[in-house]
Amino acid sequence: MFQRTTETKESKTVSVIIPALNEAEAIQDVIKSIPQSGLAALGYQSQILVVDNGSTDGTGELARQVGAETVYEPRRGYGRAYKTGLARARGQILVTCDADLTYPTEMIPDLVRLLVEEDLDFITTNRFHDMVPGAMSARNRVGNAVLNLALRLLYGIRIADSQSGMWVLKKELVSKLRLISDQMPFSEELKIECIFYERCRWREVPITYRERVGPEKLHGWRDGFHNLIWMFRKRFVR
Ligand SMILES: Nc1nc2c(ncn2[C@@H]2O[C@H](COP(=O)(O)OP(=O)(O)OP(=O)(O)O)[C@@H](O)[C@H]2O)c(=O)[nH]1
Ligand SMILES: [Mg+2]
Repeated sequence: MFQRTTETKESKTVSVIIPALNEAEAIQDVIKSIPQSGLAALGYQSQILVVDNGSTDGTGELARQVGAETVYEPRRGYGRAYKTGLARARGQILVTCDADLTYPTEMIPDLVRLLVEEDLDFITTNRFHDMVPGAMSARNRVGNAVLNLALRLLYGIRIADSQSGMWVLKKELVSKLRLISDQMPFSEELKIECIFYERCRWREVPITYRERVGPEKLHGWRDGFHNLIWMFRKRFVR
């Protein structure tokens, strides 16, 4: 089981990790929307880390122009991008979000405060609490519900949004996790590893979710089916 340590006061940093594949339309607004002053008020420096996942539309350069640290990862894949980002994060607390303006970056300071005040190790978020109409297709809602059910039956994890990509976690937890997937199942793998295998202190927190800016990267049915098979497989072969 994961052993927690007491946080020190000095040089506290929150790393916001943003995987980005051809997100030129949104990336600068995502970075500018991160409330660095709100984090500073809590005593945290910010590291904004964009993982440019082989973009061909200048996403990485655009991110750099507005002050983000950019790491280039030519091996495509959502999970691959995250693994590279996690290895480069300096913060004791890590926050994640997409590069498409869907997630409420304005909530980051509140989420960080919640993690610290409740002495949690991991927060996952529930986008269904306050979802702008049209932000998620009917297909993705159905897919999400099926994957939620599978997560409950296979792992006993009861969450409302198994596919949310906004998390807050302690960096010290990451080295304990066996993160294998380089693709979309990474999102549920992280939750399964934190909750089922590490039995860390966690909560699912309601958030706002907005319509995407820029073209969708998700391949709905294909990615959903892949996630389902992958979840079964992991239960028996870790
Ligand atoms: N799908 C996908 N996303 C990637 C990849 N590498 C980085 N990303 C980024 O990971 C984030 C998640 O991808 P999205 O296409 O937003 O997937 P989603 O949020 O499930 O679905 P929509 O936002 O509805 O399209 C985005 O910021 C992508 O730019 C990759 O290889 N595939
Ligand atoms: Mg997205």
